[in-house]
Amino acid sequence: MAVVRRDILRDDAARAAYIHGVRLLKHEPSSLTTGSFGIPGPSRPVYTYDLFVIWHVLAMNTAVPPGGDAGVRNAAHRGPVFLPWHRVLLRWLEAHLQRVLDDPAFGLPYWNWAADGSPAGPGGVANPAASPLWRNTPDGFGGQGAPVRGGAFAFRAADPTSFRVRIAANSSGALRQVTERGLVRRFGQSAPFGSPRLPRTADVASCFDPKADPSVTDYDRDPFDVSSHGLRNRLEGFVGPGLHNQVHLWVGGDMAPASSPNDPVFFVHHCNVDRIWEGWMRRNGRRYAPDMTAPDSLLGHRIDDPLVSPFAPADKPDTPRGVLDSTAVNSYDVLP
Ligand SMILES: [Cu+2]
Repeated sequence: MAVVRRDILRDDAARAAYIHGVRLLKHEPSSLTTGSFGIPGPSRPVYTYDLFVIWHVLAMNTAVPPGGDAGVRNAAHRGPVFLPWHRVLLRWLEAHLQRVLDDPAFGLPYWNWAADGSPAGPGGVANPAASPLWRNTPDGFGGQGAPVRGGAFAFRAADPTSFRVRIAANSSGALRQVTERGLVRRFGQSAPFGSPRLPRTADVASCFDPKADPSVTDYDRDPFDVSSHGLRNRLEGFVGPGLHNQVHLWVGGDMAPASSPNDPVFFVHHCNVDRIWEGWMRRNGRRYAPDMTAPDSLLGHRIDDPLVSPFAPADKPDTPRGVLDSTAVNSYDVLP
């Protein structure tokens, strides 16, 4: 039975279960240590939640092609694999949440940020900081702060069970250990990009409107990087209204660098990105590019290339093709 992924702004039970599961994974030691990943400093256990942080940073530091510039294209971003790679990440997180919650029916909720980014009515002004997502109650995400001091992920110096950032990426992207630090969010302040706003409903609709951009009926196009036209790059946000990127920038703080999975809002953000991709595939077919005739310089981004992961068995790797149709595993209550 496919689990159903629901709107975290409308479903209190899904939000509460997600928060509870994240806290369990945040305190569950994995079999790996910081030493296993060559992270400097004393070797400490890596908790299951933090494996996702490390996995994301390592993929973002892996240039494609090898020896190239990870800022041009890397193993998870700035190229066609962006959407399937993050779909795989979400699937593994969802599976671990189902396990620790002992609930095989649990579906990862999504954050429909365009609802929070859109004005409530004609002539109105959006007020995303007032979204119920950020409530300071034990079943809310807390708002902004350095560190965040309210909600389920608040930092309390005297309480070692309160939420801690343990692994981060420094400015060069290298992994490092941090101790005794809480989560940081700075809404709408990410300089030097001016004052970023959350995307609006009309921005999401542009992914499905060939009149706005005829290329959106294609999944991705040559040169398969940040200059490409097509659905992938419009949704990733390097062309068009800046969709996915804009959400990272608006939340700011720990959502900005390569270690952005440190903020639990990362996964509900990406679940919404995945939902928009699913809405696109329902309209345009489960199409992907490039296929295996693409040159080795795109290794890791072609349809049958294995995706490097700390979770999948080596003889059964995830691939873009393997996740194009996920309807047997999960579905969305509402597609855009
Ligand atoms: Cu990412």
